[in-house]
Amino acid sequence: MPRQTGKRSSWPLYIAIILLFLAIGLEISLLYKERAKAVVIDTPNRQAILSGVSNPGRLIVYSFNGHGYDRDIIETGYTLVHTVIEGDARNDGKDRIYVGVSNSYFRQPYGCEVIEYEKADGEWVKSVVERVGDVRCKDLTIGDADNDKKNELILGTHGEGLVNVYKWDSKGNKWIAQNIGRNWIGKIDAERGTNHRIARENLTYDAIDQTAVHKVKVGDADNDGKNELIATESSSLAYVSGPQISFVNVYKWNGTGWLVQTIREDKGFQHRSILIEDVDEDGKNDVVIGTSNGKLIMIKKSGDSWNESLIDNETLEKNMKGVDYGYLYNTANKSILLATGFPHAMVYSFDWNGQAFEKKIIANISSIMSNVVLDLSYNAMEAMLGDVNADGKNEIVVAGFGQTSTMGWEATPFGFLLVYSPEDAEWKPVLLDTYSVLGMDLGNV
Ligand SMILES: [Ca+2]
Ligand SMILES: [Ca+2]
Ligand SMILES: [Ca+2]
Ligand SMILES: [Ca+2]
Repeated sequence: MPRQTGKRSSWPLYIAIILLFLAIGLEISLLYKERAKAVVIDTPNRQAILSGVSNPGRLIVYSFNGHGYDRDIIETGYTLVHTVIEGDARNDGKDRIYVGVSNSYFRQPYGCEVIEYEKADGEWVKSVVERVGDVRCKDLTIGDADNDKKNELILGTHGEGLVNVYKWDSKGNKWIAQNIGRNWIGKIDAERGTNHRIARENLTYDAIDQTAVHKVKVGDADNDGKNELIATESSSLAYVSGPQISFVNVYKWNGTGWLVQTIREDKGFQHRSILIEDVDEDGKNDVVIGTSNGKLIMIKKSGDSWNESLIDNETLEKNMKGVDYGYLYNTANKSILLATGFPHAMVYSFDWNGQAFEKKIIANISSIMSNVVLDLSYNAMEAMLGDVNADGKNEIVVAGFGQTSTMGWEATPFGFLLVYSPEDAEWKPVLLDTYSVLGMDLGNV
């Protein structure tokens, strides 16, 4: 009898098919897990903490080493580091660190600079983007502000109040600076017959101190599919002869020039932080503005007008300076993260429930810091979300400074850099340093 060789030889084929299905199943389940993880942690470029500290002005890079944080300290040679940002501003696929530095009114040389730091062969290589010359190079951001598919580096200053756009010219190997805003309050004063300029006798050197650009941010603020640049601009912080005036301005590149539109104006306080995100999850971006008088405002473009609503109104805290948006509680929904200032420096989250924002208290920084130094008011300057210890869960990183009534914000050497980790449904703080921090970013250097 012939043996049924055909039947016997098909067994390995069945096994191979079964193994193939198992492999595909495993692949799908791994893919699913990968995706599920990506929903919770969406911050792949936020592993290192980049802190700009003052008195003296240093850039400190903190990297997690498995149990603590290594510190890489870079001396800028200036008194103050106002702002820090990491990103691919040269559009060559490499992230570099940019800082705004100055001595403010304290000592010569007066006038601020924008400096680039690049890590090459383990060393920090410094180069100057621009010797700007205004009093303080207060805020930097990186984004495609003019929609040419390339990033720009954008600066806002205090003093004359410049809004500068820097494009890296790779052929000419140089930065090309374009000034798109200059002394907004000076323009308003000229139109309205007012005067918000600080008198010469109140300054240590001959500078224009009239406009403070607090923050600059790039995003699609009006949901036309193209980016705009938003700047919060006010009269100088030193102006005390009357109520300060403050504006939220949108700079839009129309192909030939920059058009400026004011989407919010107020007085008696400053508009400060800016977030351009879809925080109420209706599929359209919203502009969230934190103010120096305790408000968090949401502004939405509707037709030709900008409509606003209040997300939060603090009665005790004043300065809504640190805002971010991301996965805070390892759920599928993002939260607004807010860090406040004066007196306590509180950290809050706001979750959109479909109708309203639900507020949760995360931390009271002064209650932690009062064990370190007594009798100070605390001000958070930056708050960001990122998985800085690489455990698959986002930490909250908050930094700022403490001051007394006799010590101004520029003079203080004291402040905080705190990392809050989610543990057992609580946020556990670790105090990394007590330097005064004016600017911070999370990066991947
Ligand atoms: Ca661009
Ligand atoms: Ca737009
Ligand atoms: Ca929205
Ligand atoms: Ca983590």
